[in-house]
Amino acid sequence: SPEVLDTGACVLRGHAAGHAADMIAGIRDIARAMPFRRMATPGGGRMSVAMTACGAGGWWSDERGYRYVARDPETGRPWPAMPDAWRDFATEAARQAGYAGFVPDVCLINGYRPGARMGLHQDRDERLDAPVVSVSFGLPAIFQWGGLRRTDPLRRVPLRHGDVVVWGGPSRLVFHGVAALRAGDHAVTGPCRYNLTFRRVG
Ligand code: MD5
Ligand code: FE
Repeated sequence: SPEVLDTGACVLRGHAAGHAADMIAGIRDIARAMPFRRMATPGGGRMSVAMTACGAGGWWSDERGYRYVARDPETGRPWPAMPDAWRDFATEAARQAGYAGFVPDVCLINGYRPGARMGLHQDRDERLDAPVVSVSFGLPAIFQWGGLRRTDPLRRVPLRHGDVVVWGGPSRLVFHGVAALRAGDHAVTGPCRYNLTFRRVG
């Protein structure tokens, strides 16, 4: 049963745990074709989170800015297809959270090692009329859930292996981030955390 986080946002605790072996094998297949990379940022730094993607496009960041691109700017290759089972999983999780009819066309895959973090941001480069479905695997992380203004207070929400979060409607543009990952050794993923986010871009 969904745990309500905010208006339009909920957590399905452990909902993806039974899919972990398949999905992590899928992540490894995708990463063989399109390796995890730590991208440059317009500010001259480099992200601590490593990223890859599958589906119709991937999120890309470099010195010039960030955007969705249909092909890898470094190799010209398209992103690997999104596995049907992944798309169906996200559609069903969204339905359970109250967003029937969600069909993602992109899945961004974040890889966290100890110390990796994601600063406070909004996700506004996709369709804002569609929710986002997030799936966490491996080491636990503290998700920071804010409000519609950058200065709104943050709530700390632990996300563990198999947890699924769905955001949409009034929560779609909340500021959020991920605190620096604490070192650990997870039975399935070893020293890392993966987060998959299913989105509608086209
Ligand atoms: C993560 N990823 O754990 C987080 C969890 C990202 C990102 O934030 O952008 O890759 S997904 C959190 C998220 C995604 C889209 C919208 C909202 C939250 N939201 O409106 O709160 O790697
Ligand atoms: Fe985000």
